[in-house]
Amino acid sequence: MSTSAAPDVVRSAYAQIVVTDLVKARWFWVDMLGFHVQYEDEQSLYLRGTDELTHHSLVLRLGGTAALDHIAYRVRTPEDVDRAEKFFAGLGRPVRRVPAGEGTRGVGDAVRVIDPLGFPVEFFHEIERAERLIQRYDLRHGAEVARMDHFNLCTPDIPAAYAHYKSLGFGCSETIEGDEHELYAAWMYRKQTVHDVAFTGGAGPRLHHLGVATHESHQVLRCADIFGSLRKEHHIERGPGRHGVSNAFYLYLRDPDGHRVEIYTSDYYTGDPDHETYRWSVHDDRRRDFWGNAVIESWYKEATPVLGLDGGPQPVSNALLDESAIQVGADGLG
Ligand code: XXG
Ligand code: FE2
Ligand code: CA
Repeated sequence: MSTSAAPDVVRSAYAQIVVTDLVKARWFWVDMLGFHVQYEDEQSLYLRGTDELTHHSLVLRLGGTAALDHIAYRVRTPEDVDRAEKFFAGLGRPVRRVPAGEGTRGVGDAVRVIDPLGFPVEFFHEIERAERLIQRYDLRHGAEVARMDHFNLCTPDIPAAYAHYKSLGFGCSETIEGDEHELYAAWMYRKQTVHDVAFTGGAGPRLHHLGVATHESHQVLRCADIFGSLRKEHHIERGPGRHGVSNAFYLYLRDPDGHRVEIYTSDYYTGDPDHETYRWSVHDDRRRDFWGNAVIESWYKEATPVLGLDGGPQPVSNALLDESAIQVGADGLG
């Protein structure tokens, strides 16, 4: 058990994923979703949304096997990077310091850890600023992605994930719970939205999806329409729809490597100090789609493998609870 103070996390900041074909990945993430390219070479693409004033929120790294390289949280001060190092060392977790210039382009001094859930996580403060594109409407296209919103992680033990993120100072906006208050899923935040991170029960550690925000629901619908027009509808996995949890309007897509991304808009403010957790029953058919539409089984079962600090695959454990096995009317999965 760590007795060191937790770092002050500002927000979920970026993810670095491994893709096996940069041309195909560029088509999906840049041409179709509307990410802006901040930097590219033969090995990588550094992308950001229209509203982001920092160097990147998504790094696509070329590699042999699709995987999550790491997720990254921005912390408030340079001292919080030291705090993160002490905090995870105190937990007995693998920790590696990554000096500026040796890690991800644009990012300053950072620390990478394998957290208690088995995920590769970076904590950094410094990152290069980027040109303001907020009112460059002329550059917008596709889903007009505005910013990275959240990471969704598959983990077998949701209470353990909840406890770890509580210890990092995260609030909990919503949960899905069973009759005995068994925790099936939880949404947790540092920035003043529904979440920076959420947990889906399943074999893990695996990355379930990256959630990227647009401003309006019409951008979500337009994105789905464009995939249809191009006969690329097989990239659409779930939605468009309205979530019960978060109230967000959503669409889940799979990229050419199978990485899942959610186009997400219109959740709500959670910044008041007495903000209360909203608890959904696992038996409420509206929890994952407010209109009671079916959740496709691949959404519960398929996810991206994650890498350790040495670049090898992290071992996976099976889930303790299986939400997809619960009898839920419209799901048809009971
Ligand atoms: O961001 C999200 C999600 O975690 O992707 C899923 C908000 C809500 C939901 S859910 O399917 O529970 O409505
Ligand atoms: Fe999500
Ligand atoms: Ca489909």
